[in-house]
This record gives sequence, C-alpha cells and structure tokens, in this order.
Amino acid sequence: MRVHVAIIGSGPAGLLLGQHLTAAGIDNVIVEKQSRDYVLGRIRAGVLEDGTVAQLRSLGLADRIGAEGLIHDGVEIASNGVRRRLDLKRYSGGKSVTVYGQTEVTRDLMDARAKSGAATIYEADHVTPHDFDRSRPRLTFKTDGGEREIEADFIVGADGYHGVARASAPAAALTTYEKIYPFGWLGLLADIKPVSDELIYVHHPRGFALCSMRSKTRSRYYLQVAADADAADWTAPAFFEELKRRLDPEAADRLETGDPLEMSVAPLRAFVAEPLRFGRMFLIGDAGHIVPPTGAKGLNLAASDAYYLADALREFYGEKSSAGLDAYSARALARVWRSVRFSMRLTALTHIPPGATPFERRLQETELDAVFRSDAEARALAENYVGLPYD
Ligand code: FAS
Ligand code: PHB
Repeated sequence: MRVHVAIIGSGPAGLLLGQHLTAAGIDNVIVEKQSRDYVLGRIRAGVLEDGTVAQLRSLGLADRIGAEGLIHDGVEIASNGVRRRLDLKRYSGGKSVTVYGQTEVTRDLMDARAKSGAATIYEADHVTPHDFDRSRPRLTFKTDGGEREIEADFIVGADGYHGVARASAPAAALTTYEKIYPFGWLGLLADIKPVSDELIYVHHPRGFALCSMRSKTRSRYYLQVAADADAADWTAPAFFEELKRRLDPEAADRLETGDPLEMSVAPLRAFVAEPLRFGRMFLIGDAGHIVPPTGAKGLNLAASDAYYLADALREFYGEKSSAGLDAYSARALARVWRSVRFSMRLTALTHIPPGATPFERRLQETELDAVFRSDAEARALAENYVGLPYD
C-alpha cells in the first residue's frame, strides 16, 4: 500500500489531521492499535476552544456540536468559600468555549472518515515507523491478516504520550521537558444534573475540585487526589461526600448524586518534546506534549497541531513548497508552550500540593481574588482559557 501520509493513532489529533488531508485530496491512512470501540470508550476532555470548533465547522462537522454542544460564556471560580463568575465573553473580546465531550468529537470524526472512504486500520500490532530520515518512509505492523507494510511520503505520530513515534525518534535529536505533579485527578462521570450551568473550579484547603459536564443531564466531576491514588479505593458516595466538603454550601446543598458510569485517576504532568519533526516524521497532539488538564488544553492543542500540519501539507502538495513543513515544529511549539504556561499557572493557583503552607494557600487565594479585582488579570485568564489565536 502507498499513500501520501501515514498517520499513527486514531485519537482526535490523527482523525482531525486525516479529515483535513482527505478534504484537500491528500490520500492518507490511519493505523490504530486499539479497536474503534476502545478508542470511543476512553473518557477524556470536555471543553473545546473556539479554534477547535471552527476547525470542526470548516470540515462540515458543525451539525451535532451545534445541536448538542453547550456554549459557555463564563466559568465560576470558588476560593475561600466564595464562588465568583469570570465573564469569559466580556474579557476575551467576545469569545466563548463549547462543552462537548472528546468522545463525541472522536465519534463525529470517525463517522465523517468512514463516510469519506478514507482508510483506518484498527487493532494493528507492533506498528513501527521506518526510514523516516530518508525519502521513502515506511510503516510496518501486524493485523489478523499478517504482516503489513505501508509506504508513504510522510509519517505522522498522532499516537499519544505512550506511542511509538516519539519513541522511534533518534535520541540525539530529541529534547524533552517534563514536570510531574505530586497529585492526580480522580474523575467521575454520571448521568446526574450538573451542579451549575457553567463549570466551577474550586480552590479548597482539602484540594482542588472541578465541576464540569457533558450535557445538561450528564456531569463530569474531578477531585485532586494523591498521585498514587487508586479509583478502586473510592466509592461514589465517598466521592460525592468529599466533593460536597470542597464546594460552597449552596452548591453542596444542590449537588445531585448517582451511580457512576466511570471513575478513573489521571496523573498530572507537563511534558514537551522538541522538535516535533524528525525528517519525514512529524508529531502532533499528546505524542509531542502533555499539559495538566486544569486549563482544558490537551485536546485543543492536538487540534491546533493538526491544523498547522495540515496547512503545511496542503502547501507541500499544492505549491510544491516545503516552507510550511520546515516551519511546522516551531509554529506548533510556540502555541504549545503558551498553553503549557497557562495550564501550569492555573494548576499552581488552584491545587494544594503536599506540604503547602498556610502562607502559600493565602497567597493562592489572593492571586485568585486578583482575577476579580483587576480587568487585566481577568483578561489574561479569559484570553487563555477560551484559546489563544492560531498564529
Ligand atoms: P490520544 O492519546 O487521544 O490518541 C492517541 C491514539 O493513538 C490512541 O487511540 C491510541 O490507542 C493510539 N496509539 C497509541 N500507541 C499506538 C501505537 N503504537 N500504534 C498505533 N496506535 C497507537 N485533556 C483535556 O483538555 N481535558 C481533560 O479533562 C483531559 N483528561 C484526560 C484524561 C486522561 C486519562 C488522559 C490520558 C488525557 C486527558 N486529557 C484531557 C488529554 C487528552 O484529551 C488528550 O489531550 C487528547 O486525547 C490528545 O489527543 P491525541 O493527541 O489524539 O492523543
Ligand atoms: C472536562 O469536562 O473533562 C474538563 C473540563 C475543564 C477542564 C478539564 C476537564 O479544565
């Protein structure tokens, strides 16, 4: 099999890139190690920047997100028992975010891909990129049908943090930057009415909490827990009891509880690999970077990477110019680092690390209070939260 672009990974990054390439007539194949249902079964992000929604709209995927996505013009931040609303629309110059689960984004992209006839090979084992430092890169892998090989002009690693693409890059050419947090997030998904119409970010001496949602009848809640916490050690009643202790009394009183559809612990880390290109192999999404989920940036960075690389590949095949490909890594990393900065700052402001002193907690409260006293502080948070422009 020979294609222009071979993409490893059928997550949001790979699927979004694949959709852009197919729309531009650039033939591509996605090779995914899991099954379609397994990929759809992963519960992850929930908030989309307007740039991500604009991409989906440009690809003809506006219908369901338009009908089911929830436009949020603000978020609430609770600290020291006081819950206050940050008007995102006002302080970002008119922008909003859309609450629409990553699972639904992935489903919409998978359905569009199937309709386009572009190939996705699921349950591929031992996917291995070869010769991406030469002019004829190859992917080899195994499926039930035996050993397979795909020749391509380019290979794209959209295979997430634990994927094979970055691991195949020459060590001498790769620099990584990492911060591992001493805490994680215990997430709970349940078909219960969300405690508030908008998201609530909670700074509390017992730890951070986040009240999010997937729809008006499906809630997604998170608690900061120890880095080595095990979801199996938590019951839903214990989760809700702890969440109530961290919420203000009014929200705690109206918190609905119910049986969880899913409970899991996600570790928190910040990670960036540089560069995002190795000859004819490119990295997009979590394959190249991880942000702490506090700022809701992970999925949205996967989207901006896909946008930048699709732009460069259209230029390569359309105008026979490699300028965009040569600029891709620096262009994508500039936005990645700005999102890392925001996500780490919001994490530092709202989470209570082990050993935090009362002085440090009072300073966090003062920092959060500044957001509601200074238009400049409010603008800085709002502009980052809704999503920085695609340069
Ligand atoms: P993904 O990891 O989504 O997709 C990579 C794909 O590659 C997967 O389907 C995988 O099976 C496949 N793959 C891996 N290795 C392969 C191989 N060797 N061969 C073939 N295929 C291979 N972000 C937020 O904004 N908010 C959140 O609340 C949030 N919560 C998260 C919770 C968890 C547990 C995790 C892990 C991440 C979370 N994220 C969150 C970040 C998440 O949404 C990612 O940013 C997003 O999935 C990135 O998409 P991709 O880059 O496509 O990577
Ligand atoms: C989510 O709904 O999963 C979510 C929302 C906002 C965040 C992180 C996660 O900052």
